[in-house]
Amino acid sequence: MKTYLDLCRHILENGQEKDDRTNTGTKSVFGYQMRFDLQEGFPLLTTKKVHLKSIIHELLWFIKGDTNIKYLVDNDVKIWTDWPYQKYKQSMDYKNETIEEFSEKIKTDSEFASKYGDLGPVYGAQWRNFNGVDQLSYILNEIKTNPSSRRLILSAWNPAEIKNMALPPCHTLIQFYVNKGKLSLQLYQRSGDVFLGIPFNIASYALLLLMVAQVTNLEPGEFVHTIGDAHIYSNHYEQINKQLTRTPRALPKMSLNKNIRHLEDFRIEDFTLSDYNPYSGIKGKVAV
Ligand code: THF
Repeated sequence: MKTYLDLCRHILENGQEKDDRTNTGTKSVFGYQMRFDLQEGFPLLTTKKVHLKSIIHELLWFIKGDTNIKYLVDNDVKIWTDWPYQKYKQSMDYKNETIEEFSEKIKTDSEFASKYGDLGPVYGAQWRNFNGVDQLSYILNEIKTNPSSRRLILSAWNPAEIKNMALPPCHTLIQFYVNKGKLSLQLYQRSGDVFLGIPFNIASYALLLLMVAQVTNLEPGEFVHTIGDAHIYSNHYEQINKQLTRTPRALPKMSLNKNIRHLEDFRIEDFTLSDYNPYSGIKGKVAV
């Protein structure tokens, strides 16, 4: 996927050093846009292996309106565990458990999970209940009944509730667009971790677009990805440069179980990825 490598090159060449909340140090640009035509294949990076199962589970978890990491941990998805673990470490109950031991307790002790596994009113909560509004149901209905609408907006950024979230949403707003039987989606992402987060985020919203297109009887169009602060953490330069030496391969295909007619009915087994031939995975530390 050349589009992603172009972003990496753009930041390395034009980015400015910038301090950040996590004190890791970044190279950053402000304002960048990528476009992915879903007719050309599923935009999953080929220049490193990306763990799609985590992405699908995370999306199903958002759609359920869930904000507790228990569902993710039960399905061996680790991408959200750092934040509740950091919080637990500062609590009176902390007894020097490792993050693996913490995860095991989340899995086996439901009382512990409800006390320490919740992230506050993050994505799922806002998608399904933004001050009483089920934005996702509203949008699905609008796409079906009023497709030319220019108000097909879903916001995860709820200023009154930011202080209660473990992490304010990076994917602040999405807008759908319907024209000539095709559905497109644009994401405004306020902050993007180009090595770890962005490959996940592209796949995740491309998948949401495919799912919404299926249940609204539209063809998938384009995923437009707009990023505010697009940054590469200083401890990811090596990983990014390694990918820049790799020539992107053909994109894989994603097929969804055609029998699913309602967004909430999708399960992990309804997604089939084929022809995915990535280069090997590349490890990197997540800044918390
Ligand atoms: N914070 C930071 N610093 N970066 C992010 O990408 C990020 N996210 C979410 C919230 N805060 C963030 C969490 N999403 C990984 C991937 C996505 C994440 C968090 C972590 C990660 O570590 N990926 C590894 C392992 C994958 C796996 O375990 O399956 C990878 O190699 O891709 C932006 O959405």
